Amino acid sequence: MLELQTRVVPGALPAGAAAGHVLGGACLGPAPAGSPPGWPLQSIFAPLPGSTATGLHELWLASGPCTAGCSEGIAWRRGDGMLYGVCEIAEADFPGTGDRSPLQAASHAAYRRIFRLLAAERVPHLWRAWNYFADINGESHGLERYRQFNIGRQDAFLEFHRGATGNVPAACAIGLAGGPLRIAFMAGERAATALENPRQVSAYHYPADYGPRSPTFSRAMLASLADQEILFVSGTASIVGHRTVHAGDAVAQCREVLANIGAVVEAANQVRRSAAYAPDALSYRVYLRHAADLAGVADVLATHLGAAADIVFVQADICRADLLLEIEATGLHPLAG
Ligand code: 3EB
Repeated sequence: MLELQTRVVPGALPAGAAAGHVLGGACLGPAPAGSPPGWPLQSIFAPLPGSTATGLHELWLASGPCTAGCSEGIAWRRGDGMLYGVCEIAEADFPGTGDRSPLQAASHAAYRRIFRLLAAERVPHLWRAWNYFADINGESHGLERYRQFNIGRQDAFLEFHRGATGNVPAACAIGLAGGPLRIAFMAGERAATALENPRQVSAYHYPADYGPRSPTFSRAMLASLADQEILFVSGTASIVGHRTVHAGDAVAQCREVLANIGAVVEAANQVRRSAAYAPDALSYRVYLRHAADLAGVADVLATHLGAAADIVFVQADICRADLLLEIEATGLHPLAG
């Protein structure tokens, strides 16, 4: 059975885990000392408000040995019918041309490389993408950088005939203080079911007020493995319809996000084959624009999810300047044999 370990000490492996079974993961916090591990690892160099740990790793552990490779700069491993990869691209390697910015070109190139790899490895179904880049709310070429990213990403989906609506991956798009464009992704041999939130306009149908191209993601993906189901809830913000609500109030935004996640979990429960998903049993990553909002947000989360909920806080920028937080969640359930 695939496992997700959310609080692994950098440099260590959970008891009983074999390095060869690690599909990949993410490293949150400051850059760890020592040499990097042998598996694809997405670096998310950002402060971890409220955490005493110097950093922590999230690991996906497969049930058996994984195969590994490197393709066009993407480090990847595969096992249990899935492929996890990490693509890092420096914008400086993509000089902009005309009104096409380096970030737009880099985003296009990154997703092209991912789609070429998935075709070559015959793991065609992109389930989840984790997108990070510097200065997400900054502007150049007359356009906010998040909007530049959306153009490059959508261009790649269209170029590879994947469509840019409906069956698109769960995702997050987060701003960090610096670093290259870093995209981690999970893809599967089998198709997953894309889910939407009835409280929100689908992101791929956002009106043009939010940029010349809509973002290419679904609100959640429900993926099936041989003996398990994985629910990937996308980064979820205080958006109702297509508008930001509760600008300037992180606590109220957090309550709205929980209502949105509740609606997405309900949508998953309409189509699940495993046991019902419950919000308080998911693993959460909470992105806070301001560390000062930690206490108020943590309090709302403890009230709604219980004090024992699995939550990691990361200080990072959100893709709309008026959003103060974004929350994503993941849940794994066994399927009855
Ligand atoms: C939103 O709902 C908030 O562009 O991949 C959340 C999750 C958001 C994913 C993305 C953006 C993305 O529009 C922002």
